[in-house]
Amino acid sequence: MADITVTEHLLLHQKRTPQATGQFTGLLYDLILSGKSIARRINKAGLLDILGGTGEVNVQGEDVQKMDTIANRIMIYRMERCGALCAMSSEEEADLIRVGPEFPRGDYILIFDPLDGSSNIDINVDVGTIFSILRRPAGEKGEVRIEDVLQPGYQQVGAGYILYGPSTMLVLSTGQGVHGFTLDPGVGEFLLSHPDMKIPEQGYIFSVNEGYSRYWDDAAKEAVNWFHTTESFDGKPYSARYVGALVADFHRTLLRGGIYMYPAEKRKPEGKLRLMCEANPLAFLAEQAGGKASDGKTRILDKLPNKLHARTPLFIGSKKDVEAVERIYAKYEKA
Ligand code: AHM
Ligand code: MG
Repeated sequence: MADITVTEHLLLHQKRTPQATGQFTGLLYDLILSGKSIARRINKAGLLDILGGTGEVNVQGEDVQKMDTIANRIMIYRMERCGALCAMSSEEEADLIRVGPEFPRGDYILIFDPLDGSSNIDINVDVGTIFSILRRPAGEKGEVRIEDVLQPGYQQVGAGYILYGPSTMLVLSTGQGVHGFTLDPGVGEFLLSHPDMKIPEQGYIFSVNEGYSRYWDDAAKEAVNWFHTTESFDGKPYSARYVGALVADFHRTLLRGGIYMYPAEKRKPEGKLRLMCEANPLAFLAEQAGGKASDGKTRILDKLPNKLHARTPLFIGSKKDVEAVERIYAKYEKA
């Protein structure tokens, strides 16, 4: 197979209209560049004294890892200058970041988790950058309002992640399927390695932090128990896997099928994961790959965020596996 770079792939697949300004392609180009810069830092993290925490706590109340801060700064610096954005929201920043008048501005809004699973950095295990791209509502001009950003996930125009694993991979959808690209460090380019990715209809792996089962309600307990007690499509029991980095657990789910679950807890009634920067982009990819994403009752992409850092329970992966969970939640709804 001839090597197809991500830029070539985008140029071939972007719908071309006379109104197209190239903003979107430019946005993706700078996102990819940010990802490459972060990957470079991560590769050398053990040598650069950037492991460990900063001693600060972020807006989510979690310890800020040094590499989190570096990834966040790289993303903001590069993306602010890309010319395609009017605003950004980062998991690490409490407020909306409006692109100032000193920079060229565009019509897009970028929501991102600069380094998902960052507690894995110190143990040299996979982490990633997750991103969601929205378009500013038509006709809106001037200062971006928070209401312009709080859009349901089905309005995303693009979403993806860059996984910093044994190799660095970009997984991307602009609404025409999901495509995976692997970074060739020798040439510094992402090359198409996984065209048109599809999640198997049913998997054989479930992924959840069972250490917290005491905090779950009965529906969540029964849903997880379903995977303990039901045979997978091959007549064997489901296997358990949990990296503890959503982006890595999702990547496995996309390739192998199965389900990733982060249910609501009594101590976290909205769940832990962020709707806009984690659940929505991965739900967009899951659906584009033929899978499903739900909070147990509602399709993730239909949820209207009530604030930038809104959280949601998440069940994501193979269609049949997510539907099994939804059937259990529906039973408890009726009761
Ligand atoms: P983070 O964005 O601060 O890294 O938090 C989100 C992470 C997910 O990547 C992961 O799936 C989950 O938190 C793990 O949480 P827990 O340790 O509660 O199982
Ligand atoms: Mg995260």
